[in-house]
Amino acid sequence: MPAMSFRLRGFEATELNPNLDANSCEKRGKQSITDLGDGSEVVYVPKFLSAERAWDWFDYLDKEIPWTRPLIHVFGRSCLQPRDTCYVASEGLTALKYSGYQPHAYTWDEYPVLRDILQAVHDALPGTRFNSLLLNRYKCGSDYVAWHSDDEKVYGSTPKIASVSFGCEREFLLKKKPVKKEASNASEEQRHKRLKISCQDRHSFLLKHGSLLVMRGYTQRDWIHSVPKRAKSGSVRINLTFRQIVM
Ligand SMILES: O=C(O)CCC(=O)C(=O)O
Ligand SMILES: [Mn+2]
Repeated sequence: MPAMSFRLRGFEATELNPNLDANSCEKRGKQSITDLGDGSEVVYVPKFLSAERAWDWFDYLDKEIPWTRPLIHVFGRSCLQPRDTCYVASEGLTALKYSGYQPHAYTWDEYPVLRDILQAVHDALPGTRFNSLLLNRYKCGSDYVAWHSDDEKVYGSTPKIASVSFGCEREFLLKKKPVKKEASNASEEQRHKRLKISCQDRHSFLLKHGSLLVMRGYTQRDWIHSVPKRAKSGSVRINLTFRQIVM
């Protein structure tokens, strides 16, 4: 089977619940599924939430969440994380650690609205049971998240990560992880094939206010993602990524 048409079992379009009504969550319009190949996929739902509900939640998050801007350690150097952050997790889970930083885990009970947002995500993605949440606040266009993958062991080998965005639209980029250096005796045909593939190995999504983006399958193993700085100054954006800690 050619790589482009490969689909992981159970990851079909029908997995996203199409039948939600106004009582459980807003009716949502179109969704797109991007097959990244080799079992990695991204689902994007631009109108996951109504603009009104998304603004209500934006205001709550902006005001009530205890945002911090921690010192992190990357490539042997310390620097301030270029965005505000907060972490919420169910009790009894393995602690999260990234870039030499172990965030304090707040509980869902301390911020009940987060449970409502979690419920909306669970309703849209039947079968998911997210138990942790990383929140990011980008105060202006110069706040960003650098290229990385959320491939921490605690999430298992094929984590599903559901990302809900509020406020200022920002670009979300995906790029294939570099393949190991090819042997010098690779044929001309192999090099040509690789070059052709690498041209297709970038994707970009404009993450709208009230949108949902889901990364699944092998996306964290094979791809990296980022939210780059914006040339225009931009206003506040808040992003919530729901994850399941499995070990
Ligand atoms: O802000 C976003 O859209 C992505 C955030 C992200 O990748 C992360 O927190 O790991
Ligand atoms: Mn990430």
